[in-house]
Amino acid sequence: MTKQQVTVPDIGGAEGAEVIELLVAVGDEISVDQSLIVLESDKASMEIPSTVAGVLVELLVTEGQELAEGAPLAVIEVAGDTAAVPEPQAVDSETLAEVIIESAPAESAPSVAAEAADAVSSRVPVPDIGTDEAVEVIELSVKVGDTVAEGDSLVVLESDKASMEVPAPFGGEITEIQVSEGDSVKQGDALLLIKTSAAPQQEPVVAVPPMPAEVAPAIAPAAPVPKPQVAAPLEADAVESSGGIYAGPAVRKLAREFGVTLAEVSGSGPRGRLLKEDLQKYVQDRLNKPATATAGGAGLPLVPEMDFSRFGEVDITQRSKLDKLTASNMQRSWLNVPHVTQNDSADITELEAFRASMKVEAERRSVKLTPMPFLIKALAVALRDHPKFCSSLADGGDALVYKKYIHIGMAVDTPAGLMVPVIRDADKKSVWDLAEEILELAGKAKERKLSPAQMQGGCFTISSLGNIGGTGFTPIVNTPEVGILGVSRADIQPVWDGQDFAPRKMLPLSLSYDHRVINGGDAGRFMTQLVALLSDIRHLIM
Ligand code: CAO
Repeated sequence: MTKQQVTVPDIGGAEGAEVIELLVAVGDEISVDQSLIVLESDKASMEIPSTVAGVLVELLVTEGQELAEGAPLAVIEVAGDTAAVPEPQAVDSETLAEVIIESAPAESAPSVAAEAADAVSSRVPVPDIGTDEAVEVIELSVKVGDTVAEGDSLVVLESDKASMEVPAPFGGEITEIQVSEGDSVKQGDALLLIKTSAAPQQEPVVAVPPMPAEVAPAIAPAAPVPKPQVAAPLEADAVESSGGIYAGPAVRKLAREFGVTLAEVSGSGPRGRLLKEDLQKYVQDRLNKPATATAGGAGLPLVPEMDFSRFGEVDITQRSKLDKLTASNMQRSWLNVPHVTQNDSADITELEAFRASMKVEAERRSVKLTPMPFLIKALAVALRDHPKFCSSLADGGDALVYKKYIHIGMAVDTPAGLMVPVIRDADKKSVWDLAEEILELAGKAKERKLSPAQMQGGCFTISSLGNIGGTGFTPIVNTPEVGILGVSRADIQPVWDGQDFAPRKMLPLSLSYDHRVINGGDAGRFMTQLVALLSDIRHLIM
C-alpha cells in the first residue's frame, strides 16, 4: 500500500480556479478517472479526475478555495505497484478557454475527416454531438475572412434540449461558411472551410459529450488530446435546472458574484442565450432604477414582465401619476403592515328607516343623505372611545403618536384614480354637516379640484363600495394610519330574533388594522361598538 497525492493538472492556463464542489469523501473507493472535485474559473467549469485508483484517505481542499496548477487535492492509498499510473495530461489552454472538453483516444473516438477542399482548405463538419437527431444552427460565431485559433467557437448548435458551441479543430482562416442560421444539421454535415498554412497533419478528432436529456453542455470538441481528459461537462453549468436558461459558466459565475438570479435576466443571444453584457446591463438598470411598483425591494423576487401580445392583441397605455402613486402607496403599506381584517355586519334597518324619513328635509337642504354621513358619525364616536385607532407608530416602532383630533379620510373613486379627501373634526359635526361635506369633497375629488391640504391629516380612513356591491373585502391600511373601515352593500337578510327570522337590512363592515398597533381584542371591541352605534343611532347623540 502506498499513498499517492493527486494534484491539480494543467487547467489550460486558467489563473486559479475555485473549488465549487467536492464530489468525493474520505473513505470513498476511487477509480482512475473518477471525478474528485469541480473547479470553476471565469471561463470554464471542469471536473478534476483522479489519476490513481484506491481509497481516499485525505481531501486537501475545501469548497470555495482557489487552486492553481500543481496544488495538492487529495491523498489516495493505492494498492500494489503504481508505477504504471499515468500522469495527468495537459489540456490545451484554448480548449479550456470557453468550454469544457472531453476527448477520446483517436482510435476509439468517432473521428471525422477534415477533407481537403483544395490544397489548403479543410472542411469542418458537425462533430459527434451524441445524437442522430438534426440540430439547429442558432448562431454563426465567425464570418468569412476571420482568423480563428484552435478551440475558437465557430457556430452554436441547438437541439430542443441543449445548446452547444462547436470549436475550431485547428486554427486558420475561414474561407467559406456552408451553413446559415436556422439550418438543420446532423453529425458529419459540412459547416465551413478553414484554410490552414498547411493541411492538418492528422484528421482532427472531434468528440463531444453526448447531449444530456435535460441540460445543455457548454461544449467544445478537443483537439486531439490523449486521455485522461481533464474536464468533463458540468451539467449544472450548461443550463439552469429545468428553467431552460442558456448561459455559459463564465456568465453563471458572474451572476453569482452579482447575486443575480439568471431567471430575472433576459438573454439577447440567439434563443435567449444569456451573455455577459446582458448581466451587466441588468445590474446597471437595477442600480439606476428607483424602486417602482413592480420592482421588489428588500430582495423580493421580481414578477417577470411578459410579452402578452404572444397570446393575442393587446393595447398598452401609460398609467397616470395618481395611479402610480396609489400603486406604490398600496404596495408600501402591504409590505410594511401586518394586516388583519375583521368582518361583521350592522343591522341598519332602523337607520335606513330614519334616513328615508329625512328624504324631504335632505332635498330641502340640497344634500344627498346616503348611509355615509351616519357611518362617519358613528366612526368618529368609536374613534374617540378607542384612541389607539387614531394613532400612528413613531420612533421606529418604539412610540405611538395619539392624535387628539378625529380627521377621517374618505376613499373616492374618480376617473383619474383613487383620492382620499379628509373630513376634519368629524366628531364635532352633525350628520347634516357631514352629508354636505361628503358631497362637496367627493365632487371636488371627481373634478380634481382638491387642494393638497384637503387630502392631508387623516387619522383613519373609510372606503365604501356600498353603491357598487359586494359582501366584504380587505381594505389596505392607509399608512401611517393604523386602521381602515371597508363598507360593502347593505342587503335585506333573515335574522333570528330569538323567536323568528325577521327581514333586516344588514350592512357588511370589514375593519383592516395594523397588527403591530392593534390587537384582535382592540379590534373586536371597536367593531362591536361601531355595530351597536349603527344599529341604534340614538347612541350617536350620547
Ligand atoms: N349599501 C347599500 N346602498 C348604499 C350603500 C351601502 N353600503 N352606500 C351607498 N349606497 C347607496 C346610496 O344610498 C345611494 O343610493 P340612493 O341615492 O338611493 O340613496 C347610492 O348607493 C349611491 O351612493 P354614492 O356613492 O353616490 O354616495 P355615498 O355617500 O355612499 O359614497 C363616495 C360617496 C364618494 C364614497 C362614493 O361615491 C365612492 O366614491 N365610493 C368608492 C370608494 C372606493 O373606491 N373605495 C375603494 C378604495 S380601494 O380601491
